Amino acid sequence: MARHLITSAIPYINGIKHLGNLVGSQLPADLYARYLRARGHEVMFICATDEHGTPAELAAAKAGKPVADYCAEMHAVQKTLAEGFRLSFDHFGRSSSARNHALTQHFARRLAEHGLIAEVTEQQVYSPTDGRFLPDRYIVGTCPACGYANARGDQCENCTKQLEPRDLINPRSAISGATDLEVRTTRHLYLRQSLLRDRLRAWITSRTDWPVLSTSIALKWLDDGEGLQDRGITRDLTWGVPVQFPGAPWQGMEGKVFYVWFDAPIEYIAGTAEWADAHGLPDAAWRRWWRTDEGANDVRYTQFMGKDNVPFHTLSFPATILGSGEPWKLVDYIKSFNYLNYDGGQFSTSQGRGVFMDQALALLPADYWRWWLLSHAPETSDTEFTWENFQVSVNKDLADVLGNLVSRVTKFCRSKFGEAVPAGGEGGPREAGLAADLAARIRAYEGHLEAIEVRKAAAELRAIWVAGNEYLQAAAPWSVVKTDPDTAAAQTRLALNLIRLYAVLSRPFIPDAAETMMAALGCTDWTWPDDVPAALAILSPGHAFATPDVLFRKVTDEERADWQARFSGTRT
Ligand code: B3M
Ligand code: ZN
Repeated sequence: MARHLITSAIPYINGIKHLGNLVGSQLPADLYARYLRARGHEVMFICATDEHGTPAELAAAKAGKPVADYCAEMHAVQKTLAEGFRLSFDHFGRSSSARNHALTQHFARRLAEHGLIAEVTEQQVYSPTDGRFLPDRYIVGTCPACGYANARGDQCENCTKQLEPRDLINPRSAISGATDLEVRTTRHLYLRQSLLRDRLRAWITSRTDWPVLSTSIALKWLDDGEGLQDRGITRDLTWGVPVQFPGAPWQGMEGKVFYVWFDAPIEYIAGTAEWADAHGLPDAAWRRWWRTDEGANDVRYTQFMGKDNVPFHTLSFPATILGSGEPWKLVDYIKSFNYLNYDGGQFSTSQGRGVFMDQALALLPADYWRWWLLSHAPETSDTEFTWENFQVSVNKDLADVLGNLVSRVTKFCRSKFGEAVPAGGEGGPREAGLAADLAARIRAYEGHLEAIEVRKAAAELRAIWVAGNEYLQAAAPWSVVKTDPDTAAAQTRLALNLIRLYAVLSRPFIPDAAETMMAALGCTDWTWPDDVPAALAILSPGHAFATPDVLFRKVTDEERADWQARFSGTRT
């Protein structure tokens, strides 16, 4: 048994997330957490809402609410939706928590003590029309690196380059659209991450097992033309973690807050502290996950995120950790994702384009979405959600293959032997062959999940379901029963045990269906099938079961057309 710390990128508070966001971090992180728990490992799975910075302020202003109220409401909404999708966080925290305020200020002070903070008097873009400075997302313009016309002041979402507002070509205010922008003098703290460049490179190049997507983005910005730039980590905003605090090693920073990307990753740590607080546990309970001097040396830490978040997790956040000079846990493995597109274009929160988490759950239960999203996760390239593809996946994989097996076996047994596992007969070469095939496939499935190869794991699970169907088709107990009821009983007994096996194996992907299957079997034994023949004999003769309702229903052509039309525009 090992200890696994898992974090998902923390979603911005500015509205309900779409399915592209979900599959880019939270959902695959949940798959991994569920798998590791099923294997008996100790898991700490943390997520939170990212509540600071311009995304929060802009969204609150649009909603006409005080930003603190807006964040509290949206946190509750996102938490409910996460539960709806069965995301099994140990804690879903808030980056605006007191824990995160304290830790963020702690890290900033430590960085200053190590000479890694510079006070810089600089020119910032100011909008007279809006009466304020325009940091980060308050300003949009053309990306100087790739020419994308709607780059934001902190990062180009097209090429992932981290930007400063002054880098943008043809800048305009995101609030008013004003272009009569001025440059005014203000003072900010900079993280001197260029001083950590060699340590960061050594660390990144030592991570030889990372997916290419993670390392290539990191090295691209580490070795980019001008190299790793020092970055401002404070902003002229009111909502956030105050820069001026008692004991701060600087003066005159009243009215400023830390940059959202400085405090957001620290929330992974703070969220774990919030978890301990919520359970009335002492600090040691969360520190054993994070401090290598307090037990975290044997923790394996895996982060999940979309590709646009990679620079912050491979450069800025590790710079904070390394620069603190304290033994905080660094990430061991970064699993990053490309983008999921929507029906010929992009999912877009700002434009309300695509299917959002609340809308998805109003159409179908979580498992339908979980299965499609995970089996089509954008791992090696961007992928696309289409309604046709969704319909095919649900109807074939879930309804025809898995659902059909469950209902066929239970109904057949009920009609011929009653609602209990039948006794008599014994397996032959066909049954032994099935067990051997399944054993090989299950070992492959484990390997894919351990490597977080999400699509490969889904494909193997589907193959495991198919193997059961093929067995049943070939064994044909419904014919055999006419001449050889004992053999049919043995086949049916095996098939009922297959349902249990499938519940255990499928649970990380489709937890509700897995529980429905297990409940129907009247079984609570979720033991992982290390020994497949033994796993196929757990339900013994006489064990009562109940024939379940339809496990997965099909998506009709009418529904598909209706949903396609309904979600073709933008959300109002
Ligand atoms: N909130 C961006 C995003 O939601 C940002 C991630 C923070 S992870 C520390 O994609
Ligand atoms: Zn760009």
